[in-house]
Amino acid sequence: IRHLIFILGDQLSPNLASLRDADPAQDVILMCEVMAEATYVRHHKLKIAFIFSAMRHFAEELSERGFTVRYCRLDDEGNKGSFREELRVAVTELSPKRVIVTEPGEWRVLEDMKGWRQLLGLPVDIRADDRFLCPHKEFRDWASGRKELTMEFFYREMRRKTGLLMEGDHPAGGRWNYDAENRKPASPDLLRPKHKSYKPDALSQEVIALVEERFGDHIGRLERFGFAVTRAQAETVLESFIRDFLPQFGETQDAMLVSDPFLNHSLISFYINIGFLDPLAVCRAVEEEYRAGRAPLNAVEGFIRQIIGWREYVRGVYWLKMPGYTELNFLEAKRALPGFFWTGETDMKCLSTVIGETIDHAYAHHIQRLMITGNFALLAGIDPFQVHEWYLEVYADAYEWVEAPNVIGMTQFADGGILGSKPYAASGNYISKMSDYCQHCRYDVKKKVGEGACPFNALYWDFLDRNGEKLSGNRRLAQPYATWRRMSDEQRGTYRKSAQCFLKKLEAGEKV
Ligand code: FAD
Ligand code: DLZ
Ligand code: SF4
Repeated sequence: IRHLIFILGDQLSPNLASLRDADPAQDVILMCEVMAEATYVRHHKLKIAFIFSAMRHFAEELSERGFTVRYCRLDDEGNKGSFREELRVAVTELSPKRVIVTEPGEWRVLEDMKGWRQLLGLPVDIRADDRFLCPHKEFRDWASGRKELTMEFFYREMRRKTGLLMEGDHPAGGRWNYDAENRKPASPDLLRPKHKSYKPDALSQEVIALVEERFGDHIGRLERFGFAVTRAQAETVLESFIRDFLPQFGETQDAMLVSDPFLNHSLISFYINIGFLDPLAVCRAVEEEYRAGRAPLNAVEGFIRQIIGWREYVRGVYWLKMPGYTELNFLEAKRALPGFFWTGETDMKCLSTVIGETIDHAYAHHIQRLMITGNFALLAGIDPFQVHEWYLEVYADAYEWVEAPNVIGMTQFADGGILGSKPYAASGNYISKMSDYCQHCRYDVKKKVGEGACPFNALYWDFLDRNGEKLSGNRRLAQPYATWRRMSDEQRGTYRKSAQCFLKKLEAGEKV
């Protein structure tokens, strides 16, 4: 054969760089389910089942297009357990002239890949992944010489580059960013349409049984498996988002409700990240809704910014700063991740809700990840590497290139401000404003200290106090530090004591 084309689990795009010149008559495609990828962190059961099922469906599609696909199932006898070993066996058996791959999303896999030429004694072409809008060099050029890597400025470059929501040289509507209109709370709405989900077909059922058998002790439940597992299904998810949820996407973007895990979010990160949906095509379809007058600008702009702004930007930061980025710990936080992150068993209703939904769906929306679990870990001084591994394990859309900058940078401020100019720290007041969690909680969000007080309140001030040396010079924290300094010694003392008391219980593994 001519080429052996190796496709990874998050490269399920027919227009992938390594497939573009593929010839069914001369080339063979290799895909493999391997233990090393399923266990380098202990992924959520739903995440493994989703990826394996999507891979199997994609392999079927390629076969239908006439390709020869060598597909290694996890339970095949003699499965070698890792990318390099499966590849080595395939090369020995098929004797290709060349191996073709698309660069992987994670640094650790690229490092491995760089050794494949020597391992195999064959040329290995590693092609750039042009499913992203911003190539590595373009991001490096944009970043070089800048003191601060401000996302907003990067985003404007991407708007100009793609022409999305542009009127000539100007942003549609006259402003680049409509976030100020996107910070409203929400009320329960029984009439809100249901998000599209799919009953597992035969292939998915097989995979679900396999995952239960092999990964039974990983976090998560498989009962609610409802993912799209083909490109066509993912397209339908996108269409139903555009029709049913996009117009309200903006106004409820930051809202949280006990009885509504998905609100008006799109639930498409799984499919973009795995390759079923093309980010630019998604944005063009969403822009069209604005142009046709079917969705307001604040919703459309907010959505497009997440994809051509944040998504591209975090990938840029990841490749700029790796290796080493995941080990950063600017605030020197050392506490172990509390056990309730694995069970949801805590009296704090905000955390029990978000973690419970995470266990059920391998999903939480952005503001839950940022302001509930992320905020809590930040305030409680949890070791950021443990927080990073938790997020990488529990979300079905998590790959290190997108997860690590969001966790290490955005939520834990462990990169000292490469990604965000201040830590996203907030007390119970923010959570109470943006959600209905506090109405269902045993703790009192209005109570600042002592028995029954919302733990986020004392933790917030203790966090600022504890990290004063590193953070009090931050311009964007000037106001809270001024408030802290204006308090009496006694008041500050009670906050410290209350926080210490809570953290002691946490460390002792007592129910909090
Ligand atoms: P929507 O709210 O509908 O947003 C639309 C799309 O915008 C998403 O599908 C996603 O592609 C993109 N997007 C939005 N915010 C971000 C962001 N901050 N970074 C990158 N893309 C973004 N996203 C992941 O895809 N994988 C992760 O592992 C991941 N980990 C996160 C960890 C933390 C601590 C935080 C704060 C955010 C994380 N995000 C991650 C970003 C965001 O939370 C998810 O993309 C989003 O919740 C996915 O749900 P959705 O498709 O319904 O998103
Ligand atoms: C996440 C994941 C899992 C759980 N399993 C596999 C697998 O068995 N085979 C595979 O090709 N890819 C898998 N993946 C996705 C890879 O981890 C991902 O391609 C790399 O991390 C690079 O982003
Ligand atoms: Fe969370 Fe505090 Fe509100 Fe309870 S009172 S839900 S702990 S913010």
